[in-house]
Amino acid sequence: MQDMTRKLSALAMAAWVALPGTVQAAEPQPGPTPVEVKVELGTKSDALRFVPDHLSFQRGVYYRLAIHNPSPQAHYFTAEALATHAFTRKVEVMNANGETLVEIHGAIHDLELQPGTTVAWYFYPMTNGQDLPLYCHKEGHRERGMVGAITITGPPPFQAPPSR
Ligand SMILES: [Cu+2]
Repeated sequence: MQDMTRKLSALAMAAWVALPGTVQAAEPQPGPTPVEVKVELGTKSDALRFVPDHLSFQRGVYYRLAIHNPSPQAHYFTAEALATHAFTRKVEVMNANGETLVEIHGAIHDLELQPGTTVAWYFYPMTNGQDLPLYCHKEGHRERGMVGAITITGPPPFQAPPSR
């Protein structure tokens, strides 16, 4: 019985010690430094393509995918696979000076960018995939070649807990 009481008070103590950490976690924390990758939607001369049209990522690596639209019309960056094969930490909408206007959280797979705009997609690829589809679903664009592919490779990002 005394043993039980000791265990319970140890639990209570652990909960008490854990509490300040929980409160701190709610504060904005600087994230890890991401690997930067860039992709452009369309071109200045209005070609309907992604530049580059193949994006390769390593599992478990933290990425900042800067998506920019240099073309004179709006385009979509549609990649359902990034909702199912990656963990999205956030998407940031930038102003013309590259300052963050909006931070969006949650599973995202589709963005529409107006001419001249940039967003940054922060994510961890989690599941391997070969030639996962990337496309623009604006009317006729996919059919006219505005397609690309995403490849995710590498070992599992997590390790089993150490055996005792
Ligand atoms: Cu398009």
